[in-house]
Amino acid sequence: MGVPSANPAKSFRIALYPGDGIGPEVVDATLAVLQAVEQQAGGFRLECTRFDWGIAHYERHGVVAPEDFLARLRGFDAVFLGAVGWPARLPDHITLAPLIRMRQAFDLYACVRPARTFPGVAGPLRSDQPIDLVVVRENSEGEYVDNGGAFATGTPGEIAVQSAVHTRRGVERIMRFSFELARTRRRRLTMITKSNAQRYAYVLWDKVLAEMAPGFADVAIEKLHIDAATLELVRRPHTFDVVVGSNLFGDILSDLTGGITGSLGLNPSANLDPSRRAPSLFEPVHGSAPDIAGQGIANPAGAILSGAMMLEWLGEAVAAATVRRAVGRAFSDGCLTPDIGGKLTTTGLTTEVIRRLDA
Ligand code: GGG
Repeated sequence: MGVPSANPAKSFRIALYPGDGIGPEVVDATLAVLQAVEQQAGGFRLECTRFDWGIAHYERHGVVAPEDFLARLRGFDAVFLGAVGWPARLPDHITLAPLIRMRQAFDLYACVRPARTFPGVAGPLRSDQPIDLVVVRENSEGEYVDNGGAFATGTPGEIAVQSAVHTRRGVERIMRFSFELARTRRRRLTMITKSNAQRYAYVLWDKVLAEMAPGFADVAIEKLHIDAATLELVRRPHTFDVVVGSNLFGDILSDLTGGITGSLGLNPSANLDPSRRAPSLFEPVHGSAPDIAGQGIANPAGAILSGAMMLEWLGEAVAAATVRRAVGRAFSDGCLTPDIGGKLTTTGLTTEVIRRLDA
């Protein structure tokens, strides 16, 4: 029997769900970076278990993930997901279902989606003022609750009803999370609703914001309807700090914030259970991009930066900062994939990031 080390490395159990399309490519890239930083930093170990769920699993077994997939994941310290979906092979609502179920069953109510510009990566906007914002997406209820029904299916009078569910508890906790996040940043919070037209759900959001604001008097607040928000995020993106919205609005806005910062391929995300009772889930914001799957040209930065968010959540803040710095340095040295105007492959950018971990 070996002698136990006086200072054993902390060990974290990570479930990998690479998924479909470019998912496995960006997960492999992230794993390479995480393993390199783990070796370099010392003091922690990532024990990764891979679950090959998704379309290939469906084609073999008739289900995207096994029935007990939540039970299998629950004991892990974190889940790392690549991307899901390949609509030409299977309708998207089937491949997305396990992701939505994880968020709801594990109560991962805070989806944190930072978007920033990087020196060396050109964005599509004329202004060169840096963008540095975080979209906080309510992740457990709202428009993504599986609540509705279909009638007269297949007839000309077909009816589909889908109801959104917004609870006071759900709105209060995401608002508090966002206020507290704003306090760690530039102390600005923008709440996105459509309360002029949706006069029950989003009026509740308005009420909660008004009730909570006096307790966070040091945070400047702004309210925008979703339509105005899409305009203002293009016109004056540098003025936004923390942007909070419902499940659907957060999903939509985080694609927009990917676009205005240069590429959706750059943006990481964390689906957090702030109570830490269940494993939190980390994933790039982008989807499976079937059009470029298998070509080795996907931008791995969003996934690698999601890996950094995971390290930070696990308490490895120094390693997380090392990864973020290496990605920024690779970009400013001109190491770019095709989506951001370069020629590097997924592996090429990954190698350049790893090279800069100790810079
Ligand atoms: N990287 C995760 C992914 O594949 N996202 C695709 C998608 O459509 N997600 C919808 C959602 O985040 O709710």
